[in-house]
Amino acid sequence: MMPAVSRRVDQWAATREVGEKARMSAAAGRHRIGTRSGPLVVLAAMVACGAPEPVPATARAVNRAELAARVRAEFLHAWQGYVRHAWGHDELRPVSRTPRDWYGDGETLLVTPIDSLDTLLLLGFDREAARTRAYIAEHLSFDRDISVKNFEVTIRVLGGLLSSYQMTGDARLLALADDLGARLLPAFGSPTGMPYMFVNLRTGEVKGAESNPAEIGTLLLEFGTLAKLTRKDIYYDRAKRAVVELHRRRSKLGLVGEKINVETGEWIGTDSHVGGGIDSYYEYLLKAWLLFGDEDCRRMWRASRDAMNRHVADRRPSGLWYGSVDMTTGRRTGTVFGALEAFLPAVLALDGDLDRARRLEDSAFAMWTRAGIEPDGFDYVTMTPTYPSYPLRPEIVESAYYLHRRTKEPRYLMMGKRFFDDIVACCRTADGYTVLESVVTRKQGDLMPSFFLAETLKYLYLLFVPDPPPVDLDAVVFTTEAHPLRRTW
Ligand code: DMJ
Repeated sequence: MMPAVSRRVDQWAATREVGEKARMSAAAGRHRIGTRSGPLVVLAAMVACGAPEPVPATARAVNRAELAARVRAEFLHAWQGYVRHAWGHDELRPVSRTPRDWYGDGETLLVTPIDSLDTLLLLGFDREAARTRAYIAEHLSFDRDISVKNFEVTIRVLGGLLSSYQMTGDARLLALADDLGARLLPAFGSPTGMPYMFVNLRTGEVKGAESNPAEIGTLLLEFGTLAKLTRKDIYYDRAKRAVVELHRRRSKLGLVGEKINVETGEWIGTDSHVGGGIDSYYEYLLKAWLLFGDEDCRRMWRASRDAMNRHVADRRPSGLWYGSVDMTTGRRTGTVFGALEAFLPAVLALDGDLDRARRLEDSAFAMWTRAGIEPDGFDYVTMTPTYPSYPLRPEIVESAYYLHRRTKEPRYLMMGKRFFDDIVACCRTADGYTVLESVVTRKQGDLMPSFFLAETLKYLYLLFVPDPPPVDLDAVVFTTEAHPLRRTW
């Protein structure tokens, strides 16, 4: 039998597969431009996958009610697979039909149930939601000797508890969120106030001084909401200080890098882009302003947005893209976009920049159709995947949802239908949905990440469901994990 410690390390390696991993692998793809054999092999395989398709330009009849019903049925299929083979655990491995716990066998934080609960509620699965809520309330304890990733646990578990509390009024969910928040707080104890990556839920011991803007700056919606609901300002103040300290260290061009030491405040990775490791830092500046009316966040968002649009955006004959540049000089360092970067049209649309949002979503759609489904990394100069996995990500769908809500243009429904059909065709299994190891070979992996239920299927449903929607985009702010938060204070 594996000793407890190494088992934990092993499980941690597996956890990184989903969250940080996918971000980092996409980042690795960013630097894999121009390898000799890669693009040629990929290109040959892509020809076999079919030619790129144009963005649908005109309105075509899309039966929204029928599509929403299909998404709902597929959500139930995925959920039932989890219940059958992984109930009470963090995630489902749908091919081997086995459970997966992020921090060691049995050390579950109930990631999938918590992450999925508000989707169950929004889609009207009331019986399943009631059972899940009761199970969480009765079985979940955060008094565990495990070192957890502050960012992932915040966006999936804390965020899920808070939105479900707001939707149900179940005080047990808020009590759990408060307990978790208190256990995560030691992460902010670095000399700069920027959080360490890991914190032990029982002892408060921290580790991981090398962090990145996304992990430092994607905490304020959850901690801020917790502060407002519990009237404990410390949650807001700690998460806000972290983001202010990060923003303060931006370059003269107004850009942030992709890696920073939270003890010294020194940048150790100076590539600036909108992908994994940075992406949701931008998203939360805007959304914290919208949710809390925090004027500092508005100023930080506007300064960051302008710098990003000036230096990181890359206009090419193939369309508008965002690649990477050196944060200090602005020199272009890479021409890779990818599945994570596809969050940006949603944020631009939310900010009212529909022109840029439309153009970027068109580029993202071209990336999707080029290989037949979306790769995690894509070189927009050679138009080939640099990192070929598809881990069931939501971002491109989320952007179609925001653009459709704002413009009412049917082309976003057509795009959504294409995303949905491809996901069903490539990722469906008898017991749920699974990641693709390669969009080129279509080889399936063995994992259903919780964000597939929390985000991908939720945004598909919200995109298609006829008006009035079960949640109004103007009444809530969706977290980066698609948990709807309402201002009730
Ligand atoms: C989710 O956990 C969140 O959307 C996060 O901000 C980025 N990565 C995944 C989905 O791709």
